[in-house]
Amino acid sequence: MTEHKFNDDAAIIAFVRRHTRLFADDAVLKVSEIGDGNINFVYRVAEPGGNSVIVKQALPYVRIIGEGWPLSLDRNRIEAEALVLEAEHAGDWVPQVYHYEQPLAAIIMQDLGDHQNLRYALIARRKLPKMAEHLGLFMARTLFHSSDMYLDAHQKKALVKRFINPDLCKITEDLFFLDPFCDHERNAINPPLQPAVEALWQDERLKVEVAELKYAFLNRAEALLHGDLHSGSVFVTETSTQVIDPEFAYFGPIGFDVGSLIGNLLLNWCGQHQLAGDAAEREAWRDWLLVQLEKLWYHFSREFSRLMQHKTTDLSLQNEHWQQRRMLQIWQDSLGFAGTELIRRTIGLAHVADLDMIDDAALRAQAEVMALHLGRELILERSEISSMEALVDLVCQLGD
Ligand code: SR1
Ligand code: MG
Repeated sequence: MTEHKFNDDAAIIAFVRRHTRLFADDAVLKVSEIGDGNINFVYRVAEPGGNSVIVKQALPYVRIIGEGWPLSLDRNRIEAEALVLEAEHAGDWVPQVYHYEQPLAAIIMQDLGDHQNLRYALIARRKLPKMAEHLGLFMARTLFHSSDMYLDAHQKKALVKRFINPDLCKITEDLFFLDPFCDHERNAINPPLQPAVEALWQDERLKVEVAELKYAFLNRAEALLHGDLHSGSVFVTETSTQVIDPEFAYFGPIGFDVGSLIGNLLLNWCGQHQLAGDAAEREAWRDWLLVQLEKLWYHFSREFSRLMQHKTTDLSLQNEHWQQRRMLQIWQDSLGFAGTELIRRTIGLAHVADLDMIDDAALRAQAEVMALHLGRELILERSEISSMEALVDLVCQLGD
């Protein structure tokens, strides 16, 4: 099952030398395994003091679970092709793909060595003046240009076919919309949180709305999503933002990507209630995060509206009132999916360091309860929360 895995460092170096011209023949190359993700193996191949590249290899199972959870290698093709497509309209914000090889299920791509993972930058309260604008524009441009508003009907359907991604979608279908809302063995629950979680499992009104969101995820092929746009899929410096890892890409509801990012900023907001460090500094940081939420939506919605207005090719979809309705639907979907991200990252299989780095279980539970309550409100009240201002008010009320 695993015969295609690189045998050793020499095999990785030979692969890179075969498919790039970045290193001189006599360069001494070093390989380090750098992946801390859940699913794949990631290596950096570097000439000390010189060039470097990243090699990402998929094996036919989930890395953190092992062969007990098989997973299609096609995810690696999907990732390589999604990165190339995203680069057509959002090239400033994705790493360059140098080579993709199907038999090895491996991609060679640009090394973002001077960038930091956004999740850990947020945990460290590192202010990033361009992050929200870049991510808003990245989403607006990738999502609009892969939608029926822009693509010709045949092109769109051919792309939908190319990005059918059943294994990775199934992970999301289960981990977002099923496990956290029942007593599932994959869940990981902080013991003091158990009563709050059991109340959630009894909440029938909530389960109806989660079913509605799941059905949208299953059926609404609106645009080519990144599909896993959490803060661990973004790398940053003060001036640059790079979105990596689109192996979950498929055609789905636009609000899923937007909501994943909103949810991750809010997870950090909840975590900062109890993470280490000075209390006043953490409160100031939480205010900064809320400003970033506003900026993210401002840049996304302004750019998406501009593109709808000026670049929609489909004659029927040029209708201005319909376009306003479309933005409203994306907003409400984003709130709902943000809610599911908050809940699944708190009690499901795949937690986030923003909460897990709070060492004391009782203090962690305080931040986690906040994430659960906020998630529930966003799902239930998504058609009542009429603006980003209203969302920020709600967040502040729940966080008091
Ligand atoms: C078993 S995979 C768990 C999570 O990691 C990925 O990054 C996705 O977010 C997925 O839900
Ligand atoms: Mg990932």
